[in-house]
Amino acid sequence: MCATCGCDTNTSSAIQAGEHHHNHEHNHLHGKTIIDIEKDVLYENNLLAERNRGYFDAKNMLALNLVSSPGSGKTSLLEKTLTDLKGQFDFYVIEGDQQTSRDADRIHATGSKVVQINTGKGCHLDAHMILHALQGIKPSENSILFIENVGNLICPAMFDLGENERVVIISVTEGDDKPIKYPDMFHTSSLCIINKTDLLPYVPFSMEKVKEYARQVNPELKFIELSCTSGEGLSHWYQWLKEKVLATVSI
Ligand SMILES: Nc1nc2c(ncn2[C@@H]2O[C@H](COP(=O)(O)OP(=O)(O)OP(=O)(O)O)[C@@H](O)[C@H]2O)c(=O)[nH]1
Ligand SMILES: [Mg+2]
Repeated sequence: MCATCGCDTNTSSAIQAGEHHHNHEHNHLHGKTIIDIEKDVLYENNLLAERNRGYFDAKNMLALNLVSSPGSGKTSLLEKTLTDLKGQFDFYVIEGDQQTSRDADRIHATGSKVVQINTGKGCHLDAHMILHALQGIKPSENSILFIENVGNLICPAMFDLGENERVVIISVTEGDDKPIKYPDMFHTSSLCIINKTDLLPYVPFSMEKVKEYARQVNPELKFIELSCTSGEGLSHWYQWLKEKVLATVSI
């Protein structure tokens, strides 16, 4: 259960089962209260996201929010990127995980500046957490900030962090139907990275189908196919990144 966004299973099942129409005062009030809290949480989050956006603008930064299901390769992609593009840009990383500093340790090993956020019972990062992390990490002007969100294809879609771009990563082992099963995440992203292409010979995954499904929920979505393990396709990601830097950051 998520402690902050109201997405816990009890809430969902109560709403799906239509318990707010049930002639029982407690359930009725209970359901109504939960919906109000969710509205308030998102309203406050959106205000703080605007504040973060202003901070990124003022510092002439590019901030990217990396979202995906657990294990699709977010940290692997960052490790590669920070190593291969070392010296070309000033990088900062905010790591979001429910527990441990394992991902931050991996990023630290590349020599980049990183801060870990543990969300505990929460299933996503929110704008307030990013605000605090920025006060700690103090990114320099003209830098690139990567925010690795908690591995979860649902809740992080609701929470604007103030980022310039949201990048959704899907790996070929997850199945090609994910965009229509979890449409919000693909709808709110501008780039979809399809990772682990080295495993394509071993899994039933159609590149055409995943793109077709993703375009159904977001016709504007761009795609990059790559493998963090073999390195194939990484140059396209670096090219995309450089174009975004040129468009956003004037170094
Ligand atoms: N075969 C293959 N494995 C990969 C590739 N990229 C990542 N992996 C493996 O996938 C696993 C998960 O990778 P991570 O980078 O930790 O994934 P993540 O999205 O950061 O995971 P969470 O932070 O837990 O959500 C690791 O065992 C990686 O070595 C790839 O391109 N090909
Ligand atoms: Mg990770």
